[in-house]
Amino acid sequence: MSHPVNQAKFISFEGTEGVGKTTAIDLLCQRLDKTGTDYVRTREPGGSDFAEKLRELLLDTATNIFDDTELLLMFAARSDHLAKVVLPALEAGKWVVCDRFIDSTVAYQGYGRGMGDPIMLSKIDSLIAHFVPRLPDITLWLDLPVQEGMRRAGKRSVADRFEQQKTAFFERVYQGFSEQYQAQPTRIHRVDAHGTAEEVAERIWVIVSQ
Ligand code: T5A
Repeated sequence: MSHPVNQAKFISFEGTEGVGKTTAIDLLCQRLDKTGTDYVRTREPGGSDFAEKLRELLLDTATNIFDDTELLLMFAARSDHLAKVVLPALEAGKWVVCDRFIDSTVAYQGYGRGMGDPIMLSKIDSLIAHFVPRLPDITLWLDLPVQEGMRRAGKRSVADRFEQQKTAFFERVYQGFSEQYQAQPTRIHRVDAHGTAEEVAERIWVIVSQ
């Protein structure tokens, strides 16, 4: 068995629908288990009891809200999740592996809903500045063409409120991830999500174990 990886890291996974985040996180956690690394696996929206209740509302196809309301609910969920789960875990020296974080808000609310409108992007920047005291150390952007991710995700049964959007929405979301990667190449790592789950996991491990 390998030695534990000592320094606590905050790792987020990002990408459009069905790119394989859940699968990649499963495989990363198996590696962390083998190395004896103490970690918390979590997700957004959600991750704490209150935030999971907000997640249900946010993904419910019956929910009918304005874009600003959706944005604020994402940050309400994030604020609770950070305070109750993410920050305490990092302070205790545990790794945090989070399925989606702030970059999803920029991509989905900023580019998907807001179509890249500078006013919407500036609202999001402001919320991040005020309510997110700790950014991820490493963000893994699983890069796969939108249609390929949808094909993978399409194997599942019922679509949630976001999955019901049209392809053009997800193309804008993709553009959002791509532009953030170009703007923040130190924190955000692009991972080619083509290939088998094991091949993707290996690419991720090379980045995480550095
Ligand atoms: N959201 C979230 C916002 O709008 N703003 C925000 O701020 C935040 C935080 C929920 C929604 O919330 C939105 C974005 C989302 O629409 P979610 O639960 O993460 O977010 O939903 P999804 O992105 O839809 O997650 P999915 O579960 O659909 O996709 P994953 O986790 O990326 O993909 P995964 O691993 O489940 O894989 C999908 C299928 O592909 C297969 C798997 O077995 C599975 O069947 N697969 C592969 N097949 C071939 N090759 C590979 N390498 C494969 N890897 C996985």
